[in-house]
Amino acid sequence: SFPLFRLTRTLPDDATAAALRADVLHGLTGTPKTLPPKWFYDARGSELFDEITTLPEYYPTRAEREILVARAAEIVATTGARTLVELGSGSSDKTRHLLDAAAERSSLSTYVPVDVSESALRGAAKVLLDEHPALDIHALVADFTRGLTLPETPGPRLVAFLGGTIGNLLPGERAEFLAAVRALMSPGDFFLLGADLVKDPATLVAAYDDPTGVTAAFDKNVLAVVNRELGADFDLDAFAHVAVWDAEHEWIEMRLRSTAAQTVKIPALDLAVDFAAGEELRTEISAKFRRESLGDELRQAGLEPARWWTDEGGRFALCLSTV
Ligand code: AVJ
Repeated sequence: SFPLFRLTRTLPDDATAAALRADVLHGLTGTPKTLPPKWFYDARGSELFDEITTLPEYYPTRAEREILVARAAEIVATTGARTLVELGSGSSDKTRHLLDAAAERSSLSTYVPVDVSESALRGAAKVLLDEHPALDIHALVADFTRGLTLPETPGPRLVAFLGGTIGNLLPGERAEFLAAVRALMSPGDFFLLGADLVKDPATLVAAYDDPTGVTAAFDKNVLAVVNRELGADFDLDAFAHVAVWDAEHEWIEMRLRSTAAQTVKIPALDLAVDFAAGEELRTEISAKFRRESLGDELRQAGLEPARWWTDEGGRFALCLSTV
C-alpha cells in the first residue's frame, strides 16, 4: 500500500492563544503563583529542551533510551500491537526504537502520533516515512490532556506516553489523565508509560539545575513566551532559576524567584502582577515514582500493570499495562 499520511487538526486555531491567556490569568493571580509547563515549548523552548537531553546531569532521556533499545522487540512481541499511538510524540525520536523493532515483526501497520505541535508532527512523519515506507501515519494535532478521540485503526493498540512527562501532572491531574487513557483503550490494548524514579535528591536537583545554566534558560523562556504572546514586560534578568526536591510529594519543583520587589504588566490581560522580593513562581513539577505506588495509581485508573523494566542503573522505568 502506498504510505498513508493523514493529519487531523482537532485544536481550533485560536485554542492556543485562548488557553495561554486563561492559564496566565489563573496562574499569576493564584497563591503561590504558577505557570503550566506546557508553555515552555515554543521553538526556543523546544531547542533548549533538546539541549537539556544531552547534558551529563540530565539522565532521564539516556536512561529511557537504554530501556527502549533493550526491550523494544520484547514490548512489540508481547503486545502484538498493530497500531502504535504516542501521546506527546514530539520528534518521535523515542518511538523510532519501537517502530524499528516492529518493522522486523511487521505486526505494526499504523502509527498515530498525537501532539499540539503540527510542525513537530509533520517533521517526524517525513523522517519516519523514509525509514518505514509501508507505515500508515495518522497524525493528530491535539492536546491529549483535554480529551481525545482516536481514529479507527487496526487493533490491538499500544498507547505510549514516554519521556517521564507524566511527572508534570499533579496527582489529581494524573488520575484524570490515566482514566482518559483507559477510556481510549479496548480489551487487548496496552499502555506503555515512561516514569522517572525516586533517587537521591542531589542527583535529582542536578538534573534540573545544571551548572551550565541550560535549564535556567529553559525555565526563564516561559517568561519570554508570555512577553511575546501577551505583551508582558517580564525582565528575565530579574528572576533567578531555582530547582528544589519536595521530599513530601516526591517531586522536583522548578521555580523562578523574583530577585526584587517588582510589578509586571500584562496588557493583553489588562493585568499588573506584583512580585515581592524573593517571591517564587512555580513553573513545573517533575514527579518521581516508585514501582508500588505507581502500580496503585494505574490500577485505580482501571489499568493493570503487567511488565516493569528499568535501565541498568535503576534510574528510570518503562511500565507496560493491560486493560
Ligand atoms: C519533558 C517533562 C519529561 O520533567 O524532566 C527537563 C522537562 N524540565 N528539564 C522533565 C524538563 C526540566 C522534562 N519532561
